[in-house]
Amino acid sequence: MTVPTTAPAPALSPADAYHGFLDALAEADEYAAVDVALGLVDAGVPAERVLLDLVAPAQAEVGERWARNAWSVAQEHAATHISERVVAAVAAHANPHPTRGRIVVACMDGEWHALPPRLVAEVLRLRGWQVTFLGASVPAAHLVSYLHRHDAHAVALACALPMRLPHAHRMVEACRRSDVPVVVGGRGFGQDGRWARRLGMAWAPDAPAAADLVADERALRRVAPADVSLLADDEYAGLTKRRGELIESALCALRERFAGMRKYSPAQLDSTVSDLGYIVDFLAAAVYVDDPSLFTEFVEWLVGILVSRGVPAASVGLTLAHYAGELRDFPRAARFLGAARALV
Ligand code: B12
Repeated sequence: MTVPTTAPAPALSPADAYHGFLDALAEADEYAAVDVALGLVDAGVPAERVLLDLVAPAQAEVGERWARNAWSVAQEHAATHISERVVAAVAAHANPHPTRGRIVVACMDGEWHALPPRLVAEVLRLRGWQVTFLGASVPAAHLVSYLHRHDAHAVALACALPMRLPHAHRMVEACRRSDVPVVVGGRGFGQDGRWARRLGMAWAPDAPAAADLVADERALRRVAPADVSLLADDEYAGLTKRRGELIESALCALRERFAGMRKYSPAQLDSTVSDLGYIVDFLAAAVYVDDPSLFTEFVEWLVGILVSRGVPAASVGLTLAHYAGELRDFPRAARFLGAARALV
């Protein structure tokens, strides 16, 4: 009789279960979603693969459906809540016991995308680390005081929106002053992590890479220092100082130009003000890392979102032109606005 040297391949894979899982999210059927995920674990699929090959891609698809306006915000929220329950169920089912040091996992201040770092936290736990998950929007000062009271091997910080990069930079610097190494991740650092590198941070594309990096402390601490020479020209500080005034004047310009805006409901006005603010914040973040593509990618995304909701792309063009007029003394911001206007 021959003894098998490797475990047999499971009869089911996350790819087989994907459509059923997505249907359960669409129906807001949390029991069915949990059954699909635990069914895979029972069939021998490692818990880590269930989290990364089933829950993560399904959540990304949820985002695409929201972006196309195929799903309402309520549908997206319901699906996200179910994914959180599924992650908890899979984690409780596996229930690993820690054999390694403590990793603190947290979101940047103002960052509410807690599910992606939760997946990272569970993968680290499955690999034997003792994980403390601090969740969404952790203020830098509170994170640092937590690190002073609890001995941590490393911190994993998440950022989903590039406009939060200046906060991310300050937060990573604060952790380093406490001599705790940091790994960062999430869509906010750019697909290839280029903005993390620009700011001198150790970046991981996904949870397994983050687990490899925290296991190699020398690699984690060996990062090229940030190139912050461009911050010295004060454009970023000037933009954040003028944020309120820029939004207000852009709103007036839009009101003058688009008669339809006079009939806007308070909720529509609110989201217009938010969008005007996002434009300034993404522009400021692009100036901070000195990369126009951060801003142009955002403008392309914003136009797609607005057009799918019946708002004319011209409103974005008009706002960019307005900001360009106001920011004539900000050479880099003006150049980035010019590049984005060419796209719109
Ligand atoms: C759920 C969700 C929300 C929920 C979050 C709830 C929660 N508990 O997480 C809520 C409703 C709060 C939300 C709010 C917003 N959201 Co949202 N959201 C999403 C959504 C649909 C899913 C996020 C997710 O879980 N993805 C699945 C994960 C697994 O994928 P991932 O992020 O790529 O993660 C992988 C890697 O990046 C990496 N990774 C991720 N984090 C980390 C961390 C570390 C330390 C490491 C090492 C690695 C790592 O590992 C992961 C797995 O391998 C995404 C769509 C999407 N495609 O992701 C939009 C999305 C991120 N949101 C978006 C936006 C715009 C917003 C809002 C601004 C919307 C609004 N107008 O209010 C707000 C901003 C709130 C804020 N200030 O943070 C946009 C961002 C677009 C852009 N240009 O930047 C997206 C992409 C939607 C879209 N298609 O347009 N959102």
